[in-house]
Amino acid sequence: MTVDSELFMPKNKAPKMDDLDYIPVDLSPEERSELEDIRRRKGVLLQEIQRLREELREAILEVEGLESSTEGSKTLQKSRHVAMGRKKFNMDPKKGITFLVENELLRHTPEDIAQFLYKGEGLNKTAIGDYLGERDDFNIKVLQAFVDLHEFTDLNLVQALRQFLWSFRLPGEAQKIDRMMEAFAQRYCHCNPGVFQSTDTCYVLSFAIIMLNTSLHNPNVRDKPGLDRFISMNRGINEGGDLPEELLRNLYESIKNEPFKIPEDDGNDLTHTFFNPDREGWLLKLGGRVKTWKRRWFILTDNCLYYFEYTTDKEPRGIIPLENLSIREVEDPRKPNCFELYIPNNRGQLIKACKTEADGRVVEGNHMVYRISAPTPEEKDEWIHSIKSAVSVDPFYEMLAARKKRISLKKKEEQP
Ligand code: 4IP
Repeated sequence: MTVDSELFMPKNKAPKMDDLDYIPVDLSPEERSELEDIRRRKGVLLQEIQRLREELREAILEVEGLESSTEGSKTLQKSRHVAMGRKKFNMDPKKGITFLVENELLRHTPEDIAQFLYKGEGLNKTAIGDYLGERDDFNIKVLQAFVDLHEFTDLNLVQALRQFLWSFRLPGEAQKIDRMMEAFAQRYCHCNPGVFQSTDTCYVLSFAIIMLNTSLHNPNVRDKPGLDRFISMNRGINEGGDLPEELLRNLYESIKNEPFKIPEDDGNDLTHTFFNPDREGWLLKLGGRVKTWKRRWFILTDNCLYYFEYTTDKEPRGIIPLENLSIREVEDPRKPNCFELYIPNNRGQLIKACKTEADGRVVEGNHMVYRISAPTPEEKDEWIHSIKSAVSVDPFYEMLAARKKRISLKKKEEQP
């Protein structure tokens, strides 16, 4: 839409273009609001023009610098080009690499590019992660070469993970994380033959360690898993057998004493959710067949909701796997701030869950839905958000479940 400015102002008293406060007297409310809107957009455009001017000025300075350096030092020119390549890489990794290759500052081989990323000088770790996570055959070769540059010999798994996860930022996509963790596990097993019976074991244990890190160091989690729980969580993952307790103890102690340091993120993507998925707190739960409300301590972790009678209980009263469940807000005549876990398009099935009876027997639950009441509307929103995030990080758990299945299948095949 074009605007004839004369329409809005008296002919002989035209204000200056930047006289943003000027409001003609004879405008209808619609015209006024349109005028305000136009002025707002104009303000935004002016800011944008200013930003572009500054960028242009910087670019001109850079080009001038480059031109003058051709007469002087070639090294200076080269280092300027490298700096420019790094800048470009941080904005768009592929373009950055192409620029460096075209200017003969980098050879287009997986090994050379991997070396450049591994050194990482001036490179943004998110950009490195994005480039390494690409599905392209070439990028996969670079990932391989990058992982091969990591020396893991004689490091325990936690030390190796610390080194690996610090060298770039894991991208937020499950498939990319899968490829990178697979490459990591292969490299670790190659550097440390005999520690694990298969790469799958190393892969599954790496995820268990990342989750342990969250549970031990996320301030929202009050129920910190002890060594015993960590050991029992990892039963049977070494091709059906158990890993040595001492190994698990060392890994546990290492994570407990020092959390993982992961490169900065914007706090709003899957990786963040993956590293901080848990929540716990008091909620009221409605019974299945007998409709009584019980106050229970709920813990959301590993894509399951666990509920306990007391915060100090070792065993949960019930476990609700969240796989295939959805969550919705509901009104309840007796309790405020309610939400419900349910099976979408349910035709009379019960939710797969288990609970402990008063006599200690573990039985299946009897719930078509789990109706839950939070103490405040804010907590209700937070629980809904966390549960939705936990369900949406499902790909991680699918990947893990696939590995665990592979391990147990191999075990069965080996049995006579
Ligand atoms: C019980 O009611 C509790 O509400 C149980 O909750 C519930 O089991 C039972 O559901 C319900 O009958 P009473 O204690 O008044 O008998 P909790 O196990 O937290 O104590 P759920 O499955 O919700 O855990 P049904 O389905 O067994 O009736």
